[in-house]
Amino acid sequence: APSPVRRALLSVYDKTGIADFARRLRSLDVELISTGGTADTLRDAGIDVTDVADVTGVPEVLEGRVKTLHPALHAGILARRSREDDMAALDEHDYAPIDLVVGNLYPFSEAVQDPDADPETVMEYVDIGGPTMLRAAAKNHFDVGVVSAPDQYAAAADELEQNDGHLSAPTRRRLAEAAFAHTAAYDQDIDAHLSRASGADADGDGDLQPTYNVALPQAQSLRYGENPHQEGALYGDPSPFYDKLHGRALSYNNLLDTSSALALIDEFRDAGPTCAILKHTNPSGVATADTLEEAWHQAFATDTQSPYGGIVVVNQALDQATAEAIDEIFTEIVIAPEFEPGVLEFLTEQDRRRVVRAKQPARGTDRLDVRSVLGGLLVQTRDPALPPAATARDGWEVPTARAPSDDERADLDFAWRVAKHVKSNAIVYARDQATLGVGAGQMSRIDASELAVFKAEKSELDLTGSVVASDAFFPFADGLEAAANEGARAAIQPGGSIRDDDVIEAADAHDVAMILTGQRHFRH
Ligand code: 93A
Repeated sequence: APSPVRRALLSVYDKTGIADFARRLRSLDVELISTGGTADTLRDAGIDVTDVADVTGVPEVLEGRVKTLHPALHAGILARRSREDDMAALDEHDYAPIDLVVGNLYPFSEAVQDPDADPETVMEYVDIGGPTMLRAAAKNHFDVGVVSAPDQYAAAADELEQNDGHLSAPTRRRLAEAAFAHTAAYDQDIDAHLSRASGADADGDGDLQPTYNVALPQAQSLRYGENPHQEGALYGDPSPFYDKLHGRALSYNNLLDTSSALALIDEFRDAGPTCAILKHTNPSGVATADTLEEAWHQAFATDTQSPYGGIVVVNQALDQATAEAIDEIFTEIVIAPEFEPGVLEFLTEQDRRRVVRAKQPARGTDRLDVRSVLGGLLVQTRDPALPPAATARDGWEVPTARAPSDDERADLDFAWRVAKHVKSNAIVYARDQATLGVGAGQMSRIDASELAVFKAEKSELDLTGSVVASDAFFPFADGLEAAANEGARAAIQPGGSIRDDDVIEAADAHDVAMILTGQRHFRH
C-alpha cells in the first residue's frame, strides 16, 4: 500500500470549501503547495501553505499561463512509488513526491456565455495547467489521489482521517475516473465552442453551417440488440417523446419501431382519425376515416397477415371500440397520445402487450438522424414531417393534361405521406384515404410496384380508381404505365428523371393526373 498523503498540490479556481478541506489536510500533517490565488485564500484563512514558486524555483510566467507546468510538480505527481528508478530520479533532481492533487478549472463554459467576450478573452479561460495536473494524478492513481470538485472534499477528508491519511485503492480509482470525465467534458466544451465559432457561415453564403458536436448521452443497456446474440444499448432518453405505460421494457427493435411509428403518425397530426400499423419500421397499412375504429379496420384490410406482433399507432385519443378491435390480434405495441377512460385498464390486461403514450410530436429538423457505417457515423438532419395538406400542395406541379380532382389530390397527399415512411424503393397505392397496397424495400422501382399490386390482390383489394405514390422519380414510363393498367387514376412522385417527358406522355395517354413534388423521400 502507498504511504500516507504527505504533500498535496492545491490549485482551484472555485475556492468554495477549499479552506475547510485544506485545514483538515493540515491536521493530518499534509504539506500544502498552492498557486497564487489559492495560496492567498488559504493564508487569509490562517493556513500554512508553500507557494508553487518556492517548489519550482521560478515565478508564475506569462501572467499565470505557466504556473504548475513544471517537472518539480509533475515528476512529483507522476513518479511510480514502486519503481526505484522513478524515486531515484526524484532524489537526483531534488523533487519530492506529491500524493494528492486538488483542482478545479477555469470556467470556460461560463466565459463563452458572455456575448461581449472577444475570442482572445475566451481563450484565456482555456485551462492548461489544471487539466494537466488532474490528468497526471489520475494517470498515477495507483499511488496518487485526485480531487477534482468541491463536492468531493468532505468524503475525501473523512476517509483520510479515518484511514491514517490514506485513500483506499477503490477511492483513488473512482476519483481518477471522475477527473478524466471532468477534463474530457471540459475539452468537449472547448471543441464545441470552437467548431460552432468556425462553422458559422464559413463559406460566406449567409447560411450557417451546421456543426454537430454529438455528446453521447447516458447509455442504458438493453436485453440484447437486433438479435439475441448481439448486445444492445440505448444512448439518450426518449421520455420527452413518449412514455411506456405498460408491459416489459422496450427492446432494441421496439425502440426502432416506436420511433418509426411516431414519425409516420406525425404526418397525420392535422388529419382526421388516423391509424397506422407497422412491421419492421414499415407501414403495412394506414388509413384516415370518420372514426378511429373505421381507420383501424381499413388499415388492417390493406394487409391482414403482417399486423400480427406489429405496432399500432393512432393520432388521437384511443377509444374502447378501437382498442377492442386492435385486441382481436396480438399487437406488440399500442401507441396513442391519449386513452379514453377505461381503455388503458383494458389494454393492460394483456401482459405481453406494451402500451406507449406519445408525447411531443416528432416534427422538426433540429434533431439528427445518426447511423453507423464502417469507421464512423453518418449524421444528417431529419426529413421533417410535411406541412398540413393545403400547404404541402403549394409547391407541387401538375405537368399532365388532366389535373387531379380534389378527391384525387387528397388521396395523393395521403399516399405521399405514407410513402415517405416506407423503405425505398417505395410504392404506395391508396384510395379514399386508405392504403391498398404497399411495396417496400425493393431494389428496383418496378419490383416495388409489382409487390404493391401483389399485396393489394392478396388482400382482395381492387386498384380501380386508386392513386399511386413513388418515393423517388419513375426512371422510365413503364412504372407509370403498369400503375395505370392496374387502375390508378393519379400519381405523385418527385419528378426529375431525364425521362420525365416520357413518363408525362404515358400519364397523358392513360388520362392519369400527376403531381410532381420536386422533393424525394428516400428511406434507405
Ligand atoms: O493558465 S494555466 O493553464 N497554467 C497553469 O500552469 C495552471 N496551473 C493551474 N492555469 C493553471 N492552473 C489553474 O489555475 C487551475 O486549474 C485553477 O483553476 C487556477 C487556480 O489559480 P489560482 O490559485 O491562482 O487562483
